[in-house]
Order: sequence, then C-alpha cells, then structure tokens
Amino acid sequence: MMRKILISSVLVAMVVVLESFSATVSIPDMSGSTGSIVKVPVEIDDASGIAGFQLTLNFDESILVAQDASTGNLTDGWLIFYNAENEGQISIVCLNSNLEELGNETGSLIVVSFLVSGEIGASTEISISEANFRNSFAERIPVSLESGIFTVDVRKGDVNGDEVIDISDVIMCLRMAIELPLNIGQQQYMVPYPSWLISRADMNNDGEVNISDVILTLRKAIGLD
Ligand SMILES: [Ca+2]
Ligand SMILES: [Ca+2]
Repeated sequence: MMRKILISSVLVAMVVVLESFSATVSIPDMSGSTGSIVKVPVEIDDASGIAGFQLTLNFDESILVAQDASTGNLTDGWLIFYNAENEGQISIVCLNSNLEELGNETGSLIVVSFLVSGEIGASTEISISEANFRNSFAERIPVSLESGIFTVDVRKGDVNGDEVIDISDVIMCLRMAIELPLNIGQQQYMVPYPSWLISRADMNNDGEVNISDVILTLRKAIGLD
C-alpha cells in the first residue's frame, strides 16, 4: 500500500515537472514599414517529440494582411497547409509525413509572410490560438504560448522596403523628386504619394522629397553616411 502511494506520488511529481518544463511557442516582437512584406517566425524553445501541429495566428487586419505560410528551420521538408481567407487570422497545419519526431531543438516551426498595411506607429499583437502539438502517436504535447507585438515603423532611405538601401532606392527617390510614378511590389504609386512612402524618401524630414533627399539617399547607398 505504502509502495503504491509512493509510486503514484513520484508519478504526480514527474507530471508536474514535465508540465512546468513544457516548451514555449512564441512570436518575436518585430517591426516593418508599410507596403513591405515581413516574415514573422513562430518559434519554439524545445521541439522534443513534435511530429505535427496546428495553430492559428490572430492580428489586427488593418495593420497586417497574411500572405502565406512556409516551413521553418526545424520543419524543412514537412507538409504545410494554410488558410488565410479570413481577415485578421491565418490557420496553419504542419506535419512530418514520415512521422519523425523533432529532438530537443530550438528554432522556427513556421514562417508567416505579411503585407504591412498600417500607418506608421500603429501596432498589433500577434497571438496564437487553437494550438495543438502532437507526437508520432497523436499524443498531445503541452506547450505554453507567447504573443508578439508588431509595430509599423519606417526605415529612412529604403524607399522600396526591401531592407537594404541601394541604387534602386536612389532612383525611386529621384523619381519622387520629379513626381514620376514608381512600382513597389505589384503596386504602382503616383502623385499624391501615400504618406508612408514620403516618410521613407524624405531623408531630412522637411515634408517634401527633392534633390536633398536624393543626395542623402545616395550617401547612404554608397556608405558615406
Ligand atoms: Ca531598398
Ligand atoms: Ca526632404
């Protein structure tokens, strides 16, 4: 009898330990400028046992528009399916088709691409719901969830929002100085340019885009500033 109680209390203790050391699935705090595509990873600090999972990301639809989801560095070659039809959320299922479980690794499970559409300074929480992590026997793996905050910001000089400042930004700044149309992504922008585009090109913050901004963008592009 005593032994039975002892064993069961050891089991309870083990379960408590396992629960308290369960993995955390999280989204990092990130920022990006309007009109650009940002890639937001869903990360895990201990992927032990995972062979498949599903989850939904929730966010402010006026700030982020989900484009697609792809596998992360832990899930290369896994099957992935997503549904981004509903505004403000994207649902994802990801599975190792050989039912091979991940080891005790840290990294990204999936990467979700968003088009940033909010005004500069706006922010939204990206939260995780419907999270369901399973091992190769379809047994549940407990995880704790952490949201991330996404903030719309601006990188001065990166007119096309591709994360680098180079000659293409100089040309775009030049085109804006003489009020020509420009193409960013699939979109064409003409006068009056949207305010987020002006704030990218207006290097000296005087409210207009002219030869001063072209020179300052060129200095950045060739590494003088
Ligand atoms: Ca650029
Ligand atoms: Ca200016």
